[in-house]
Amino acid sequence: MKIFFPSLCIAFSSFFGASNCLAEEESQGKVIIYNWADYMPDSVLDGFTKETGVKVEYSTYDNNEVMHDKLKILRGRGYDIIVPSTYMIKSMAKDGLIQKIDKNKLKNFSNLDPTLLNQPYDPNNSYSVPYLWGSTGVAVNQDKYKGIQIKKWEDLLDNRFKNKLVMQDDMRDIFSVGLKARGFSINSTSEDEISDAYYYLEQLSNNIKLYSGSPQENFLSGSVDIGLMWNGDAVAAKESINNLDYVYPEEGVSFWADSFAIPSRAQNVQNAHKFIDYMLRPEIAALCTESMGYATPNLVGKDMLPEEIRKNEAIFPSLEVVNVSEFQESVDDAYEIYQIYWAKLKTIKRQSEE
Ligand code: N2P
Repeated sequence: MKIFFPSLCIAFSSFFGASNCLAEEESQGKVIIYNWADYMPDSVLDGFTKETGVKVEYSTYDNNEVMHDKLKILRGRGYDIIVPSTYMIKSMAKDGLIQKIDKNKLKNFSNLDPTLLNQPYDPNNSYSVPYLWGSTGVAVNQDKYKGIQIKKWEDLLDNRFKNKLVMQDDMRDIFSVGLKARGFSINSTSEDEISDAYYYLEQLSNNIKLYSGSPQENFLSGSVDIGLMWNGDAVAAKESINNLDYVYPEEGVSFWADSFAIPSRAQNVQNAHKFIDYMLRPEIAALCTESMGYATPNLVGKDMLPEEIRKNEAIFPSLEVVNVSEFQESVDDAYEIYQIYWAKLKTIKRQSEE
């Protein structure tokens, strides 16, 4: 269930039309992609196969930890492309689960925004190539909560929301809420701060109805009307729920960037590079933002977007929001502390369900 604006789709289909003849020539092997759910238009995958003859095998996950654990069990085998977020890239590279990317094979790499490259989690982008970036904010169906304004993270503690909130099933996202509510960095490595954030989240548990892999579906089915959401999911849900607001609480939100990476023992490394380079084309990057509702790091692609998309602050946040928000970074060894508190939090939820 994703948005489509006609402008690029037309350009896109004529673009494929021209290359169809190359397409069906012969199979050039395959590329096995493991990506976040609802994160890539089918037309883009089909277009890649039509143009290159490379078949795409595609499956999805709901959070970094699920993907990481699977790759660890498979010891870097089984997939040719994965899409980890910032902090996960650093840890997967350290554990030898992903391999270096040959940027000589990526002629479209220069289309990327330099401010999103060469980050501490992957200096020189040795292991990763940004795909999309976004934020985790609060979605509110104003038809059900008329006049309710969520201004601060603390506002979610209101009794009116008892057992009403959907929360993204994502450890770093959830702790970012607690950390921001308490005035700390979302990348804190201090146990005191993380436990302080935990106490906020423990209080919030009374209001949490569920942790979900797809809050978008929960909103669309009408089972929830308020909760934590990734911006693109909120933009897509708004297509069906007109009065769905996507709010950035004033303390700021967490930003994340998800990047293509190649597992260490991928079988189709050439095709993986071919796929990444295809995704870096401006028209493909623009199409992904148009249909997924997340921001593209592809500057040339961004320029191709219609003004209403470039100006949509749910997709490209205002400077005011940017100034108080932070990109997720690696928390190194403190990751374990988060995992301990995360498990505790999930236990509270389970107990309240019994
Ligand atoms: C879309 C996936 C968003 C990725 N469902 C969050 N890092």
